[in-house]
Amino acid sequence: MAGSGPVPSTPLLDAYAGVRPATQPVWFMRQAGRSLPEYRASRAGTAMLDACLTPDLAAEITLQPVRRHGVDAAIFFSDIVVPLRLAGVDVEIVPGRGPVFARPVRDAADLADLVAHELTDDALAPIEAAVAATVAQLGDVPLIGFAGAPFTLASYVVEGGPSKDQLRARTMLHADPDAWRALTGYLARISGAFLAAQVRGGARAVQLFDSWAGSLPEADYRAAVLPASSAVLAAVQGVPKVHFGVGTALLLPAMRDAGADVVGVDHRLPLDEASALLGGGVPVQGNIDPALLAAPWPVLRAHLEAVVDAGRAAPAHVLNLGHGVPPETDPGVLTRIVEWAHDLP
Ligand code: 1CP
Repeated sequence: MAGSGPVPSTPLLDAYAGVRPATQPVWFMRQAGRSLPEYRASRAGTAMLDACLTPDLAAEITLQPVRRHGVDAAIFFSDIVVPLRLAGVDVEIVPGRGPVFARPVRDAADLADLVAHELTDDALAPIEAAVAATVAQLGDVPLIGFAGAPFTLASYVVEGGPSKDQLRARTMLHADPDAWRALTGYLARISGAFLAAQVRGGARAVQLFDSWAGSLPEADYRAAVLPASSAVLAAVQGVPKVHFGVGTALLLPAMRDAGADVVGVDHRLPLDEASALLGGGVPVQGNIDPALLAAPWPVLRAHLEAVVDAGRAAPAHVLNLGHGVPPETDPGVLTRIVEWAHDLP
């Protein structure tokens, strides 16, 4: 599965290739972020998207959780809206809220304006540079690149910001299928280019985040979302591809069919059931309930044991959370989970 030249195997890459490694690989979605005091110190005074576009700072923040926790992977510090910003779209990440767009896509003129923002490889240079700087300092620990899937990105673009149930995006998908295809096609191109830049910089695996796809019925997902997500995943070759969403129990086979090698599962569905839905042959990633990070260690440990046990049903399993690290998490708990996982017989 690896590209040209000898690439050392690691527990994470073995698991992503479907080969169960001797030690249990583990990393955490949103491991770089506000749960770390060193992150808060590095970020002080710098807006989120400016931090993402400052290569040395993005590299430093990416490395922080690897140094502190000894996780089996770094995930590139960036955001799913970064390629839109690089294409010149007016988007900010508002603290405590999330991505906010100055001109939400509500009509044909808004859509025409958005899709005129093309993303060039030149504009992506700071991303490739940040990834290369990170990889140079990581040694054998692989870097995971990522991008937002077109549906999840569309939910922000159409709404103008975070929404609870992606109502406007789901309306557009049915009410104006041509506009929907144009919008998701555009988002697929820029997310694909963002992913490709990270792989050029040295990312050794990629993850496509379709965080909000769980709000869709499977038929809508297959007809109106999967083709655009497939296009993003097809933009990179030679690295394992993980596909993740929240509340996607009913979509897991479709998410694999989009071109994923590994499927990420949230905390609602036990991994043995997820594996059965996937036909038993697909490596899985997940699915510690983030709520349990704040529980007493014996309670958390019992949950970890259940997660790892259920993960044995799949050909291989990468331990992770069912969604991102909550900002108030005690980072010592994450370090303890890594130690526990690496000590498993
Ligand atoms: O002030 C801050 O520190 C900003 C908080 C923050 C951070 C640290 C945001 C705003 N994004 C990020 C980084 C980020 N975003 C990463 C970094 C790598 C890591 O995991 O350590 C990643 C992978 C993302 C991807 C992302 N951004 C997703 C998909 C993953 C997920 O959590 O579901 C989504 C949905 C976003 C949008 C977004 N960006 C930020 C926020 C608060 C949100 C969610 C807003 C909402 O509720 O809809």
